[in-house]
Amino acid sequence: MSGFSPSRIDARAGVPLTVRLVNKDSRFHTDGGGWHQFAVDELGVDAKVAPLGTDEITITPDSSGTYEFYCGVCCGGRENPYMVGTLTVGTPA
Ligand SMILES: [Cu+2]
Repeated sequence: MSGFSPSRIDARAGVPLTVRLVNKDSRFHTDGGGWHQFAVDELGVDAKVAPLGTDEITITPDSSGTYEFYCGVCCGGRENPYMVGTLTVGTPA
């Protein structure tokens, strides 16, 4: 709930990017039951991580640009100013 760390991720088009998700929230968090999400709409990414759980996803963005990742599960969902971040995808090397 206190946000993504880091809140900025750099990647390169055509190069696989692995994101390890660590959810430090417990199930006793009443809002959303402690679940959190890592979603990037434009890239079709939607990973939900259980309370105190971890997950690892690999995405290969195929076009450069700046994308927003967010959690839509907890307080305020996408409107929560803390649970968003920026994924910057550079041009292919
Ligand atoms: Cu969240």
